Amino acid sequence: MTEKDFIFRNNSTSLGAGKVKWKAPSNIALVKYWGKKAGQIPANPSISFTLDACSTTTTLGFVPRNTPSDEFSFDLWFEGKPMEGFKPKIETFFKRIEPFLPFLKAYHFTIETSNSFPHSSGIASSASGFAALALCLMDVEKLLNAETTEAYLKKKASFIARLGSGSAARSIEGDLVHWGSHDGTIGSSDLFGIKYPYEVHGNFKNYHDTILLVDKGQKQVSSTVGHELMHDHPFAARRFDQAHENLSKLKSVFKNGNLTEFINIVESEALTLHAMMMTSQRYFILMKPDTLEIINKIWAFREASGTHVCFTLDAGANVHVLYPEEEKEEVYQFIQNELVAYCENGQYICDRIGFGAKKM
Ligand code: 2P0
Repeated sequence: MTEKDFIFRNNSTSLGAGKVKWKAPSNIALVKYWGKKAGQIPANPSISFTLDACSTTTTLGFVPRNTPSDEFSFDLWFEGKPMEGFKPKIETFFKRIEPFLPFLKAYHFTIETSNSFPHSSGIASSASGFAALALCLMDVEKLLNAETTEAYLKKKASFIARLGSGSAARSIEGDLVHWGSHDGTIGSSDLFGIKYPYEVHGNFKNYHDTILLVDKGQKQVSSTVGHELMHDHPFAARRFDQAHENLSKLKSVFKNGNLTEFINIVESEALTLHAMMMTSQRYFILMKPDTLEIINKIWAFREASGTHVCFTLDAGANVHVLYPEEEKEEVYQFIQNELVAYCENGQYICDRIGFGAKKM
């Protein structure tokens, strides 16, 4: 599919005022997206576990406007309060998506959004946030064009969400989502995320992700800046190739259920992401001392217990502790006993693999 396939054409139906509501999950990348080209095209493909508990719920109200206008018209509410600060981001998003949703200026929108996870927890809400808004907008498209299928709605929602935030393309479906062209993955595209199309071993069903909130402060470097640092990065070309290789290796791992190999790829991806930031100009260390303490504790416990607990990281200090359903009691006990002490105010979130966005 090309961009042209996502241009909305049938605008014959007129629509009165209404409201739609969607809940979209967050996701955690196993192979990381870090670096992009113009038009929100990823420099390398990525794959993620869709999460379950961490989500954004958005209600989109729409009212037809009486007079045509060159401006977008919308109000934004975050957790029950007006959110002026976030409006420029939405304005930019609307500009980017208008070629594909040409009805945007014909309505006044009221966007009401809330997150399931605590505000400023260091968990990025851009993935679930843009995914929920994209799904609401696609629901409006569906009301305007009754021929819109469920499959097209989801695919275009991922395409639209990507234009808000790259990782949001992976927050529509579950439970494993691949985004970005990759020779070994049939149907993969830079334009939207797809449900992972191959066999997945039972070991990966109901995988757990306990998110340890090590540093809830403002991010030191925004993702947008982080992605830019991959331009002219001395190791960029090799890193992008490595992501392709890791996705090919993961394909075998997902099939045969080899957790040792899974851990090897996932932890290496996390550390490579951080290594990229440590070796860029400017350079950043996004881990905190407690991030390293946790990683060392995980390694020691894994060695001693023979379990398959491992970690991954986002572009920040929080640690995602990943473990299979079969080992949940033992690993959860370990987290309680040894890791929670490193969390800011003892805060952590118990999440697990989820099955994608839901219409409310
Ligand atoms: C990922 N991250 O694959 C990587 C790993 C963070 C670390 O995608 O500029 O918010 O909005 O496209 O998607 C975070 O970056 O960046 C991200 P934009 P995004 O999940």
